[in-house]
Amino acid sequence: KVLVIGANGQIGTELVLALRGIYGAEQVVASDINDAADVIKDGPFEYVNVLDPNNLRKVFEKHQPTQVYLLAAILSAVGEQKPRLAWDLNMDGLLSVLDLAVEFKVTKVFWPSSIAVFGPHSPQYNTPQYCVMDPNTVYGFSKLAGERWCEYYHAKHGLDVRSIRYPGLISWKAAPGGGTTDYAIHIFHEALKTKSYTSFLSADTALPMMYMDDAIRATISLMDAPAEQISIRSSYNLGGISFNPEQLAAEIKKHIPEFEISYAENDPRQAIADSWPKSIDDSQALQDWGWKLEFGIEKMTEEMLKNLSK
Ligand code: VAH
Repeated sequence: KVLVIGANGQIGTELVLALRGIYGAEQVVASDINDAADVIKDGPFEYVNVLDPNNLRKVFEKHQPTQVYLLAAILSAVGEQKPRLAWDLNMDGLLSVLDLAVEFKVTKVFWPSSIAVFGPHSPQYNTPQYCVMDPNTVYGFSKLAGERWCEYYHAKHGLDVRSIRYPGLISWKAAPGGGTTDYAIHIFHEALKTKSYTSFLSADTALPMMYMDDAIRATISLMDAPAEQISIRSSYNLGGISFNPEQLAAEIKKHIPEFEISYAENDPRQAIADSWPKSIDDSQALQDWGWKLEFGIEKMTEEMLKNLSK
């Protein structure tokens, strides 16, 4: 059985769909703190609260999972409003799952990190796998600490835990979770509804982004790779496409010529975005498990507008 924790989230819903396509619906148990999202109602679902170790244990006992994907997290923007909850949920949730995975001899564990683990003193362009990392958001340093714990559980307990530093993910099947990159999703909804959008990030704020189909394919590729090919047990850099709001607006205008973008001032998410890299070097992922991006900004924009117009 595969257990997906945080299955209702932006990544979780799409991982459940992809994993059910591979293993069959009955083999993939979705779980979250509220009722199953509509898109994933076609298979087993459990109520899970990652802050309740007894509840987690019961689900592990009942399903004896061979793979566990832990997506539950508080993201960057919400994390700055609720710093203690973000730290507790992101850290205690991970530690509880790592301990249960060792106890129940889970074969493989996936846990998402983020380009948010880099900070103001990290190289901003083509950020390498290893460099100075001084993240200044709770979300960022909880993910950095989580990477250290993942590497530790692999070294000390032999747990096969794997991780990807996702860039900002763009998708249409489920809502984003309160992050700084959410503008790149909202803009498509607004472009179709009102042909205008007010961006909370400035025109020249470039960030590493990725279309969700690429992110899901990368996750499955990483999890399918033979263990001896995995040289990174903290978390793999993954770059995707780097663009700023102005460039994304120009791409949307190719499809909706009358689309207009404007920019809000002093949004707290601007400072978060300014602390993150503008582009990422993901050559290690190419070397270890053959990573290749498929969706550039043109194809991603086409897919988003097409699917949101249905
Ligand atoms: C966030 N979407 O904005 C997440 C992600 C790189 C960004 O970690 O917090």
